[in-house]
Amino acid sequence: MRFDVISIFPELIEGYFQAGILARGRERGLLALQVWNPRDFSLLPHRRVDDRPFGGGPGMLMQAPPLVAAIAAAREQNPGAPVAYLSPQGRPLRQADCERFSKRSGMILLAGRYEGVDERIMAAVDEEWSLGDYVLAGGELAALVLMEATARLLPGVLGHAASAQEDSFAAENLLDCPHYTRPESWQGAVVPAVLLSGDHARIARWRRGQALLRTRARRPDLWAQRVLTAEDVRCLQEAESEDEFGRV
Ligand code: 9WO
Repeated sequence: MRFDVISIFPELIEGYFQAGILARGRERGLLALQVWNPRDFSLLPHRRVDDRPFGGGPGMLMQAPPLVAAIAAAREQNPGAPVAYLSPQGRPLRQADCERFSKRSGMILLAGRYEGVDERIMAAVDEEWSLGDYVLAGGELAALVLMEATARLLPGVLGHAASAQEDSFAAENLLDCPHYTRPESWQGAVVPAVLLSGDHARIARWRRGQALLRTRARRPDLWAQRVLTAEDVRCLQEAESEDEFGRV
């Protein structure tokens, strides 16, 4: 999969690709990245890309011409790739969206800066995504989040196959269950006995029950969408009847 990112801070994007799964995906030839700096497409003195808003108001806007020229250059190298703009006005990004992105051959991501971009760039944009209802200083972090969430779904990018359980919880809009590793007892806090039982069917039911309990308690929005299966009801009832260590 090929990502092209339009950003006046290419070093922020390149820097994050220097470690972790994005670096590994690139080394393995599963991911490609090119960053385009709109300043390289500016026809103004001092490679200027911003100006004051018509109608007045605080701050500066990114001008359309250098941004749209950078998008056109990226499109030539990444044919068929949708152009996505990251902004708080976009559609809320979800795991299911990243699953769809991971089946694309490429994406072009536009990271804005300043107080916004000239609205006329939207003619060159295919989709607009938001990570949540807060304002950042620019779209770079959001572009990195989208790329990491998508890249980890590409076959071969993760070191070991992602746990089937985590992926199934994510695909179902369930929160993850609690996890434990050694030491078995630490400062008086012990690991739930069920996880040490070796009974894999019981462990799977416990994990599912915990995921359901957590989702109900913490994410009423996800819970309201949920259609409980008979197995869900069983796991949930077991979880409700136990204490946090799996004791009845
Ligand atoms: C700045 C600003 C200042 C005063 C009042 C309102 C304001 N809005 C903005 C603003 O939206 N600035 C953006 C900065 C311009 C586009 C790129 N920037 C951005 C993207 N900030 N936050 C995001 C973002 C992207 C995806 N998901 C969440 C936030």
